[in-house]
Amino acid sequence: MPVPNGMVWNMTYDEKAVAGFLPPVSRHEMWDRLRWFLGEILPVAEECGVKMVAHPDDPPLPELRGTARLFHTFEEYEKLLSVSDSPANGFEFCMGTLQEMKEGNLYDLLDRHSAAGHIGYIHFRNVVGKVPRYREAFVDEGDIDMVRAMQILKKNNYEGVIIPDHTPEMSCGAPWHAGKAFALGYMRGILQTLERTQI
Ligand SMILES: [Mn+2]
Repeated sequence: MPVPNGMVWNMTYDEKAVAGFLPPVSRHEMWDRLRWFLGEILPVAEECGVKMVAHPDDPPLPELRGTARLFHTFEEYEKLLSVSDSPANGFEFCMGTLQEMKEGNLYDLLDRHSAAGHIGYIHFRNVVGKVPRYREAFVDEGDIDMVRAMQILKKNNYEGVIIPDHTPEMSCGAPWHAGKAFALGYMRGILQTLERTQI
């Protein structure tokens, strides 16, 4: 179903919007909007020492609800850098979403862009499968070798933020928080191990 007027995806910003739906938005139009937005904001961000980072489109489909999506393949995602070579322009590297994409080597992508300083922060989460048949997974049971990913970040002296993003829920009184706590502990365990060993 297309997005109703007055909404952005599932959020209402105008309760008085006239009935109806947003018209389709092409890929060309989406790139025009992105270039305009970054053209306005990157000079200010750069002046203020802020890095603007773009999340890949999740789910990574070429189109959703009539709107084209910008970053649904590695190739399209990397085109972000062609918009501007400002140090304020970069990636919010969502490992889960990138792993869902049909083609490409996640470790190579992570290696190249963490070495080049293009990554502002990382969603450190895991999935099983590829679009359109995938599921989100606990950090230790998905298709990504998370230890290998962390080794790449250490090798490249990555200094940005790493967060768990979202996780599956656990069967307990605080299902979401427990999933997050598990992911954070797992991340900390990898970090401490890498600090002490040469694996
Ligand atoms: Mn994410």
